[in-house]
Amino acid sequence: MFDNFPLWPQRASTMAGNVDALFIFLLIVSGLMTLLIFISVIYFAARYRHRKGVPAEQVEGSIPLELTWTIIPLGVFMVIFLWGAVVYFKSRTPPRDSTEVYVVAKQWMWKLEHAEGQREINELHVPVGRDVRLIMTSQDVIHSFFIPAFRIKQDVLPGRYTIAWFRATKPGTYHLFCSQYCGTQHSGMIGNIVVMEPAQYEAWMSGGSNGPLSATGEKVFAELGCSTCHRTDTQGRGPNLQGVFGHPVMLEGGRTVTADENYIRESILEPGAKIVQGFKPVMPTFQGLVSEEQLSALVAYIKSLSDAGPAGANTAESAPQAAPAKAKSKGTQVE
Ligand code: HEC
Ligand SMILES: [Cu+2]
Repeated sequence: MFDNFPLWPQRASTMAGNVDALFIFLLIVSGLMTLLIFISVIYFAARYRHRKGVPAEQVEGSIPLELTWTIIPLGVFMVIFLWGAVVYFKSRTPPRDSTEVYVVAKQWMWKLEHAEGQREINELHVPVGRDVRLIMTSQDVIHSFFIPAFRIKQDVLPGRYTIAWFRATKPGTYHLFCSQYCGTQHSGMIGNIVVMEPAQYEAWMSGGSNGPLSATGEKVFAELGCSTCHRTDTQGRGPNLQGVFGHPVMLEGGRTVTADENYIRESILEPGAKIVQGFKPVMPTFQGLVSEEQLSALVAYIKSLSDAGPAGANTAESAPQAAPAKAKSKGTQVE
């Protein structure tokens, strides 16, 4: 309905309609309330004005009146609250089996890496009609990942992952903005989201990749010596990482946490924060030793150990890609 209305950005994701409907509802409710108040003020000012010989009327309290203007607004606010909650949870909950893209923000650019291995800068290619989950972090200050046409905006913070998702509905090129003031060239921290037809996208994907991110992660895992403690049997000094991701982990002290991206990240950078039950706190910290890109790769690799399917598949794929992937990861490493 408002597709060509100049005040609205284009609508190109499954969430856009939901967000707009709620927004338009809020506009209408606020507009009606404003009108009602203005008209009442003018009407009452005229109707009950002071006239010669007629003293101004005093209105005493009225229970029915009090109830009316308590219950009706309560109803309106409950509608806003429930509707808002539904849209919020929908936009916060990535569907299962989304394709994943790791995003690293820095002053002043976006680095994006597909789980399949494609790397991009300030540009993200995605297929139409597929759920895309973004696992985002920042190398320096707070940024925010904002795609107006998709109606998504999520702060990107240093030191942790934040998650966003979308499903594009229309092929085209859409703006990506950073919407947190992040320094001198904040306004230049922009990019494009290129939504393609699936066939076109497959063609794009088949051009130049470093092999899956999980395979890069497997190499990093070996290079950093993780594999000396984390072995695929039970003989290592650290836990076997097969099947850890996405599942509950028992910690020393009896607490249980679910192993998500942030848990893996913390396990690598701050191993002492949560100790797995039955193990000694002997894992050294890798803070300052791994770049954000290497961390993304490690997370993708550990995640792949929990995916259905033979774990060996990754190893087989990664072997011929070893050389170029290594060169690439060195090239983009920062500090
Ligand atoms: C010196 C041996 C050692 C090395 C090297 C090591 N770890 Fe660990 N790791 C451990 C131990 C022991 C634990 C369990 C105790 C704890 O939670 O700190 C652990 C826990 C973990 C966990 C949590 C596992 C779970 O079951 O919840 C992850 C993830 C992890 N390590 C990843 C890594 C990665 C990635 C590297 C390489 C960058 C690495 N580790 C290097 C010994 C090691
Ligand atoms: Cu920014």
